[in-house]
Amino acid sequence: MKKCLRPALLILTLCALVTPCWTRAADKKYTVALIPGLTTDAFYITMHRGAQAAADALGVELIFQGAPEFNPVQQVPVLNAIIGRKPDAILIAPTDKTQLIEPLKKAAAAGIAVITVDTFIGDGHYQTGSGDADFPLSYIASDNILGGQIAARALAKAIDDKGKVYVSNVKPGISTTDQREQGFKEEMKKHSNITVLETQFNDDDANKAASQLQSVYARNPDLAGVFGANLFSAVGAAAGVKQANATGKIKVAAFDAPKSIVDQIKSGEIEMTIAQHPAEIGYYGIMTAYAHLTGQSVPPLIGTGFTVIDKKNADDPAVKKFIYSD
Ligand code: T6T
Repeated sequence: MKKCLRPALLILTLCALVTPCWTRAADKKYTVALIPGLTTDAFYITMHRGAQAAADALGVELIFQGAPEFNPVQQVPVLNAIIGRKPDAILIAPTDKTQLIEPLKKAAAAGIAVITVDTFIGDGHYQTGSGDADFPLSYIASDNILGGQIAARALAKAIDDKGKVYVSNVKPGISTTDQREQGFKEEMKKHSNITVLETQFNDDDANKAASQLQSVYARNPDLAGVFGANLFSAVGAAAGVKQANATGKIKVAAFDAPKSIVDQIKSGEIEMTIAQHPAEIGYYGIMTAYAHLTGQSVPPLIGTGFTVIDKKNADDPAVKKFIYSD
């Protein structure tokens, strides 16, 4: 009597015959480490969320490990510990353009694919064959010069195109915040009745940014506006304006979009903010690492978007989805 294979068994048998090649490729589980600028910042928490979504979709193991402060002295030991775990790729937001070059060279020398997210090393131009910091495969980030320009235009409008302003910034040597200040100042050159005072550096400390606001205001009672060039600078500058009872008199343009900043936009304490898309940065970071690890070419620069949030659109669901997770 002829024996028939039952349909389910037939399918299983066919699968066993035809699948060995792709099964082997899919079985390779890659490990990618994401090293943020610091772990407790809503910007990087949101980036982690995006990276995790891509890692889950691709079956990649994601390690998220960072330092408690935005500081190369704290970030380098974290990087060294990660190198010791030998992941297939590292996504990192370098906390200094220069000081992370040599430590990251060690990762590349150990055969680990290096991609920078949010911030860059050197001049951010990778895979050019020139300079000593072009070895990362890709840089995935917002256009920070453009962001600074957008903030300058918004602040100029808020202060009727005249008066004194300054930039509340983190510290020199960070690619993102340096470029935001550069874009802000370039744009303000086009506004002849606006004077840009000396930048105040707060070391990513909102309390310091708040007291600096009050000192600048004490020296310049005609201060009209401030640009907070990242989350802590903006939160601190806005707090300083409030403590000085100058809400409405000193206008605040912010960068980054934690819920607290959006609430302050609604209450009129902040004019506008530039929401980056950190989840996109994390998502594309993992996708890019995976593409490289599976033999695809990857672009040396991937630009992600912005959403400008102000009082008019702060409740729009299409905008609200860009508020950072915390
Ligand atoms: O603005 C972001 C990030 O883009 C920058 O490099 C450092 O500061 C933040 O993390 C916000 O605190």
